[in-house]
Order: sequence, then C-alpha cells, then structure tokens
Amino acid sequence: MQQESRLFWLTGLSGSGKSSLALRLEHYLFQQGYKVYLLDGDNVRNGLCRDLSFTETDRKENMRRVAEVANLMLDAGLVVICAFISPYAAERELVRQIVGQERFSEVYVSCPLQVCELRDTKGLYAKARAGKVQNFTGISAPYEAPSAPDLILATDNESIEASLQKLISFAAPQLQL
Ligand code: GGZ
Repeated sequence: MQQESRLFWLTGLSGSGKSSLALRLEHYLFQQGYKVYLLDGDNVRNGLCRDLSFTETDRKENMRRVAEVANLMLDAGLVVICAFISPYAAERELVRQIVGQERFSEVYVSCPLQVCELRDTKGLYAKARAGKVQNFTGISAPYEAPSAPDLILATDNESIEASLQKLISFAAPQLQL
C-alpha cells in the first residue's frame, strides 16, 4: 500500500468531542492498515509539553511544538491526527505553514459553549466558573473559531457516529482509501 502522509487537525472547545472523534478515526485507519499516530493534550501535555501552562504564550508554544513533531511524523510517512483546542487562528495557520498546505486539513469540531458546559465531562467548566481553573477556554480565555475550515463537524446536532462517518468520508479520498 502506498501510504499518503496527511495531518488532520481537529480544533474545538473542551468537551466538543475532538478526542473521541480523533480516537475513533485513528482506530478506523489503523484497522485499514495505515500507520497512524494521534497527538492530543493527554499524551503531549504529560511529556513533550509538560512545562507549558494555558497562558496565551504557552498555548502558542504548545502548538508550535506539536506542529514540528507532526511534521517529522509526516516526513516519516505517517498519517497524523491532532486534537487540540488550538484556540488561536494565527497558530493554526502557523501549523499549516510548518507542515505544508498540501498535507494539512483543518477540521472544526463545532459545539456551542453552552452545550460543552452542560456536558462538562471532567468538571472543568464548573471549576473555571468558580475561578478554580484559570485561563479556561470559552470562560476566561478566547476561542477563535475557524473562518474557513476544510470540514465542520457539528457535534451538538449529530451523533458521534454521524460525525465520524463524515470525517472518514472527508479523509478517504486524501488517503486513497
Ligand atoms: C482549556 C484546559 C485548561 C484550560 C486544563 N483551558 O477537555 P479536556 O480538558 O480533556 O481538554 C482540555 C485540555 C486542553 O489542552 P490543549 O493542549 O488541547 O489546549 S491548547 O490547544 O489550548 O493548548 C482540558 C484541559 O486540557 N484543560 N486546563 N485552562 N483546557
């Protein structure tokens, strides 16, 4: 199989469904025989970026490091999936520049703040409202929604399975699935 190197970059609020979708896409591609790697806050912020906080400066550095790592993985021939809030449009653009326009896709996992806050799977929104978590995206830190994403998945309007099917349909022609 001639594997195409592609980066699928999922951006969206905490609780929007990025990680779930990214994990399912990774699983699907793995089953199809692709060499695929998923980078997200869970594995990156525990190691490579453990020194970084959620200030604007540190989030930007988080993006830069992730982009450079993703770029190396792409050079090695992998399909890379990234799931990060990545709240700044300029930094997402920087990622596109670092890895190259032709191998980058921006996927906006769209879900209104109110819905994410209702989900509050980790209780972080409640803590942010109570002032116990600082610089929380959507509450006390900005989120700049993509103006022209390559794909939008509205997870408040459709099931995760429906979003996943759209994501797979989007990825398939790029990967020659
Ligand atoms: C946003 C935070 C914060 C603050 C901890 N703001 O829903 P989660 O828990 O599992 O995903 C969020 C994750 C965000 O990490 P990222 O590396 O994706 O962020 S960024 O791209 O902006 O650098 C959330 C948790 O970390 N978390 N504190 N203050 N999310």
